[in-house]
Amino acid sequence: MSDKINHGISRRGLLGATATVGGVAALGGAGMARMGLMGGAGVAALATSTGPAAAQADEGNSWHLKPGELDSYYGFWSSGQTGEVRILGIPSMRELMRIPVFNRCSATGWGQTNESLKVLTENMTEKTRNYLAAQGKKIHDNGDLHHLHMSYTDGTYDGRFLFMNDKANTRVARVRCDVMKCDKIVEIPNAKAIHGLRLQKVPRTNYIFANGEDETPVVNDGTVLDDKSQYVNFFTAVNADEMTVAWQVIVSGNLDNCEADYEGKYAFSTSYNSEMGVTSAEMMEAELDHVVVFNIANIEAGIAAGDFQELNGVKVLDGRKENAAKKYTRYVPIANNPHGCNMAPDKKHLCVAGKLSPTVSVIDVTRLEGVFNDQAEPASVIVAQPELGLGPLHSAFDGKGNAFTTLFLDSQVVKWNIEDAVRAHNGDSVDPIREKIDVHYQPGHLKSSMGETLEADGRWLVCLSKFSKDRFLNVGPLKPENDQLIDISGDRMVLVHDGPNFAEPHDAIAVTADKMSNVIKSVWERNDPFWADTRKQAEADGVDIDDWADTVIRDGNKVRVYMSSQAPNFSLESFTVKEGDEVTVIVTNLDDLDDLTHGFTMGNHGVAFEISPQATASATFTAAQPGVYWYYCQWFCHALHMEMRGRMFVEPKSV
Ligand code: K7E
Ligand code: CUA
Ligand code: CA
Repeated sequence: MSDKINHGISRRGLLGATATVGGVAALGGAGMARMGLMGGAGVAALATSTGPAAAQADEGNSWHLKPGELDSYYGFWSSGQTGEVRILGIPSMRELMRIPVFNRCSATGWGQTNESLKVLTENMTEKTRNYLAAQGKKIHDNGDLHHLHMSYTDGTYDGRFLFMNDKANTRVARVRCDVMKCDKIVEIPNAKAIHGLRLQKVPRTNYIFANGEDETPVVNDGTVLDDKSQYVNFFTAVNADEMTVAWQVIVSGNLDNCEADYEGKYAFSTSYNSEMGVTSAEMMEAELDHVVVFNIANIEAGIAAGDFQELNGVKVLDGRKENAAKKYTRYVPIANNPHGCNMAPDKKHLCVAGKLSPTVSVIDVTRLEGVFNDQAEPASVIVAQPELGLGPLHSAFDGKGNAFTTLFLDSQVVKWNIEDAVRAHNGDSVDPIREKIDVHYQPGHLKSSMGETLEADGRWLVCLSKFSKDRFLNVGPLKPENDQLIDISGDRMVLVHDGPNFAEPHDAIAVTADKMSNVIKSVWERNDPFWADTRKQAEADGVDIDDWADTVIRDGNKVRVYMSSQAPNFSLESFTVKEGDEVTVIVTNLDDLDDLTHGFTMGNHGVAFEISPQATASATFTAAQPGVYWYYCQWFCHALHMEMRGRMFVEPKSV
């Protein structure tokens, strides 16, 4: 089946070499490059599956929904460099909606409407604002959204918000779950490249924990390049209600993925660059890197006591190794270049994936108190280190004592038992590994249903495979990824579905549908704060946007055009402006039926946005050369949808 892709080297043959040198961790940088560990060569050889055959499910199993049937879980997906959030149904894996966040969206006008521009710009640093303005821009056009999580109350999802990171432009965003729109974006000062993002789980999500992945000089003003002693990294806590930076901690080494416990005491971050190297060879030099443990109460006490410096408006504590006496942080040594860290719903075990080590290090978080009190060595919190396979990246849980870990290099998911791993670590002759199945191919994150909550239910596992290769019809050199669905409800894992997906879902969560049923609205409320500024302007203009509006206000060379939409009409069939006028079109959708969205597209002006039932939206643009321009509704709304259009007449300037 895959002759053309299999270059004649078997996966085991290729990777077997590592076993003879005692695991990947023992290899230095050169060895890694030879293996093509993270890239092309290793990947190319992986098409032939040699592991235990995965059982294939028949159509008609519970994952297969008939037309009209609804999914039992909401899946919220990241999209990496696409910069948006996606909603998929589980188990059908059907894509239900996209929520633009860090990207631009042609269909909805995200990044163009005044309401979205406010979200995208209001918490930007001055430095970025000035940089963009110098190029005639207001916003970044891209984002890199890796991790998204839903707000918690008492250790489980509460349906209020989703939070997500932008690695590319160092931002954290929030999506309101009632309307599934992004309402806040904050650029994080000092840190660079927000990567790992997790939420406080107990008692509720007061903090968003966000890792800066890239090291920079603490004063990054173009005077320091090579002096490593000046390089630092920042761990950030964002106030989730206010969406403001609460505090930051300077750490030793860099930060990759993070996690929080189920007691509200600690946050954790993996660091693959404890070396503070600037080349990949330097980043793999040390035998051990570490997990940083943040003591939330001690950090809050440090802030209250004034033990911080203010850096670009943020309270910054020093949590580096040499400042251990303050007890803000502890550093647990972990085999070279760890990646994912995942807290088990047993409230006790944190699983840290080895990436370059074939192991997962299991930390007993109940032992951390002793470490902070200097009664125990940091390394003593590691209670198991099962050897699972090559390239462990992330773990998920079934709530029945088992963990599932992706093996990037082996292209497998391994199911293993946490207590058995602890027993084996203590010398018992028990094999913690329950089963391995092949996935296709190179999995990153994997997510179990409700698996990051105390309500982990062990029903479904979604495996986000980075490569699809031969699993779908060929669509050219750029291929989709493969989000695979695995039934974990029985003793054996059963791969039931392949789901092609566009770049690049890193992460996902699966939330039972009943948690959302009373949360999500179908129609906006007219007094929604999302367009509060627009409402204020309308009031100043004496226009009631809650009623049929058809008013054009001229204010110097600024023109504000108020209209309503009600299928299949705009309240204004035409309006007149002058060439070069700054025109703001404000549309309120007076329809209040489910699914009756209208749009506004201004022909040849690059302007388009959606207005969902009872919403108000607006966009500002410059009137082009004199002439007649048609505007139209681009969201299909009525049998007379094509006729839902009108004219903007642009007069010459001199008139
Ligand atoms: Cu492993 Cu950015 Cu979560 Cu991707 S990180 S896989
Ligand atoms: Cu209104 Cu289409
Ligand atoms: Ca390292």
